[in-house]
Amino acid sequence: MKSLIIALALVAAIPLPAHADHRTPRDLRDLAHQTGIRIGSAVDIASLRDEADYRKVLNREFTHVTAENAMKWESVEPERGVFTWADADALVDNARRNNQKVRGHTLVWHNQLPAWLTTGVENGTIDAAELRNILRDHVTTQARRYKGKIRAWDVVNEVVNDDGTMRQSIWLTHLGPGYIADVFRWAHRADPHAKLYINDYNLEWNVPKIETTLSIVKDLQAQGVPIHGIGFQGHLGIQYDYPGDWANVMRRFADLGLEVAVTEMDVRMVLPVTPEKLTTQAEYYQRALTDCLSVKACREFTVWGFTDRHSWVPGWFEGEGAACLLDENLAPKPAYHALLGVKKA
Ligand code: 9MR
Repeated sequence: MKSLIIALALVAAIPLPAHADHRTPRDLRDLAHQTGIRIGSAVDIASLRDEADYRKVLNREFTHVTAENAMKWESVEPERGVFTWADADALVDNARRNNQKVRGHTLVWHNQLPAWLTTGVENGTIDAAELRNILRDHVTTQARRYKGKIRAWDVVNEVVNDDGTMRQSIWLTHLGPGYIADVFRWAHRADPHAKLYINDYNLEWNVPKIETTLSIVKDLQAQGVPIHGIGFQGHLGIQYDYPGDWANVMRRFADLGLEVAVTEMDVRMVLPVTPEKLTTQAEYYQRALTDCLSVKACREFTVWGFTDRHSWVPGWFEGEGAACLLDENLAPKPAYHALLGVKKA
């Protein structure tokens, strides 16, 4: 009897594990701790520097960050051999000070390449052999610079077209399909502990894209290439149906042994904003986080900007916007509260 009482007393003294914590979380950081996944945002570096209120919310709410543009090739090497790391460094330093992990975005993409590179390839002054060296140096230099400071890298971004064919980027056209295996190997050599991802949009629902991406992953794995994760960008719009099969798609990648992340979530709408549209948007965000939490391998849920003050959407889709969790004045929208209400399954 005595030992039973002691045992009960001990059990009572042990704090409950995070998943048994049923309080409504205070904020997204608290939600991240309760659910055990990382909750992140893309960061606009100018705002991080210049807007104290932006900085405060970013550092309070998020446990993970991604540079929206500061780590892209045109940002870090605008002239050949001239590296400008200041912005990327500032983001990494801010993250460290605020106990946030960092997703590196992105080592290889077809967009936001420096003009010296695209022009050189176009006019033939950079031939295929040189291009391969340039790519290897870029991947190695950048991954090595942030060695140990990046939890996960988007190694290749958007390499598949919507019809399931491979994107005819300068990389594929000049180097052939083997460049994908090469860049994963180079990145792994430069930073052996970083999780290496393939990242894409419309992967939440687009069947040809899903099938091709699955076969790329299997093919890389069969060659022993270090690939560890699949990134679903998650750029949704309420004028389209929610991608109801998303959790199953995540599971198909998880079944290959990959870690899963939602890397660029936002939910745009045709303006003007109405209360009904905000409610629908909240449901989309909530379903996306619920889908992620229903898949054990899903470890990160990152939004592509947290405030409508800074979002890529209005500049890209005419008449659309209001895609983020907080409004222009950093007031939480229904979507923010909806996320706080999501429970781990
Ligand atoms: O949000 C980014 C925007 O500021 C840039 O102008 C744009 C240039 O292509 O890239 C945006 O981010 C993209 C990301 O890097 C990759 N997936 C799609 C994102 C939205 O276009």
